[in-house]
Amino acid sequence: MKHKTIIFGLSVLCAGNMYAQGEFQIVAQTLSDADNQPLAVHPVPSERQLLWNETEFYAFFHYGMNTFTGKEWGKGNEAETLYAPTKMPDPEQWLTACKKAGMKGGIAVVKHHDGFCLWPTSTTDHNITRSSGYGPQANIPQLFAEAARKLDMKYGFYVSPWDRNSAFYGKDNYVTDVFLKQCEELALYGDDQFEMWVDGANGGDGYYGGQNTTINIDASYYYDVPNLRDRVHRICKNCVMWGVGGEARWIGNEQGYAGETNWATFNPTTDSNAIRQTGEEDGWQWLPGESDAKATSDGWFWHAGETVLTAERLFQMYLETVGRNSTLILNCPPDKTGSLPAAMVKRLEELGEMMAVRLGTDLASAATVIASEVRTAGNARNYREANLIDGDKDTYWATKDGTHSATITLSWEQPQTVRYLQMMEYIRLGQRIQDFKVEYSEDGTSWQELAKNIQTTTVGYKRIVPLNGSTAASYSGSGYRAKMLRITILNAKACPTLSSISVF
Ligand code: FUL
Repeated sequence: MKHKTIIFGLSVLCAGNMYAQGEFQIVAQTLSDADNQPLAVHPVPSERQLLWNETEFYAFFHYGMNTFTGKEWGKGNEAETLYAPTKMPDPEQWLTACKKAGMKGGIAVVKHHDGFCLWPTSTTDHNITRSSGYGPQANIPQLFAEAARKLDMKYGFYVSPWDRNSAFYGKDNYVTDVFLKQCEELALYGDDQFEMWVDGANGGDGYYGGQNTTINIDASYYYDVPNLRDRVHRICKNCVMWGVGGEARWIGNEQGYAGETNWATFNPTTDSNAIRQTGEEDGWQWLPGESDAKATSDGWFWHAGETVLTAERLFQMYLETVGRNSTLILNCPPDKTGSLPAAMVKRLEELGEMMAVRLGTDLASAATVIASEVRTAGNARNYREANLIDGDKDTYWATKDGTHSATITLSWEQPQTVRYLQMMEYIRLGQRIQDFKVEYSEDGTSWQELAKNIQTTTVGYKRIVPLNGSTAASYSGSGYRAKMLRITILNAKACPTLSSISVF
């Protein structure tokens, strides 16, 4: 008798519409080889979105014409020769410094709104070949991609759709003959890119090739986004098209925080920065948040007088973004020499040391972990508590269907000093947890709830709870002496899953 295959995965039905995000994960069960996996709660991430999420914390490098003119938004009429690096630009130095801070990749701005391209593009003369100093020798996307591969960092590019230099901007041929071609040229610098930043900014009067006018477009159709995505994905399969590209959302602010409650699900037509911070529990699209923030005091570009924020402040941003189911793209701008200033390098090193001290030693791996319930194993998969601390992102703990609340208790032979709890959902099956609480016990008998002042609601890809309830002073005080730590999942959209628990 032939065994019947049951395919679960309603989202395949939506795969043909304009918001299709690539292949959806389908949980397939066969009667002969049942893994007993929980059914997915849709929407679920595409493979490229899953990979993108794993990059977690990465750098933004705003560098270009504005570095030399002192502006933040150039008009596009700047002479190419003004771009004049005083030394050979050194992306390897940028990425090395960021790697020390715990970052896993970086996005280089290679064309900002002024339209000046940091590579020898065929689409416009307004590019480095006509620049001065070390400019003409430094093909930034090429150097950046090479450095990233050498350092085993993920990489991608910011390419501004808004182009105040182009006389074609606002017309159809700007999109077909300039913008889409530029994105394709950049894609060809490496098929291993993880993200392309397609900024939505558009406004202000400008040069626009001499017209000196204001040109407003409707980004929802002008940039031919489905075509843009396809053309980049044909070359770079795993490149998430950010922002206008429709595969990851702006978190709604540039201060380095996401909502304590933060869903990766969203309704793409929602136009509210407050809701961008929290996502939407009933959102129909998987559109995870990315938080862009500056590591410096003033501009996105490095200007005279720029100072670097403290490591403590940057760590707080990390907790409030990566620790709240968002990624963090932290801007570390090179100066006119084409390298990161010494103050920036030093601060990134301090941040890396701080991360290692605070989040470097996982106490959960030495704990005994017991859950109130464990889902029945299938042939090739089990859902045991051990999966929570095995360091394998592809294994997970789950309960039976119909269960929406559960406890997981970690215990140690001797009380441990604990300050942070980190959890990760197995998001391949969708984001499910809606409400949880954390308690600790010093003697193994009496319990006290922690972090009561913060919303312990969503988990998602990653959630880090500062147990004293403060992201600003998460490491102050003596921590908590815990013989036991108990997580109670109070509610979930469907049976909860967790792929990892860490305690620091
Ligand atoms: C914005 C731009 O207008 C800023 O100049 C900067 O590049 C920021 C990251 O995105 O939309």
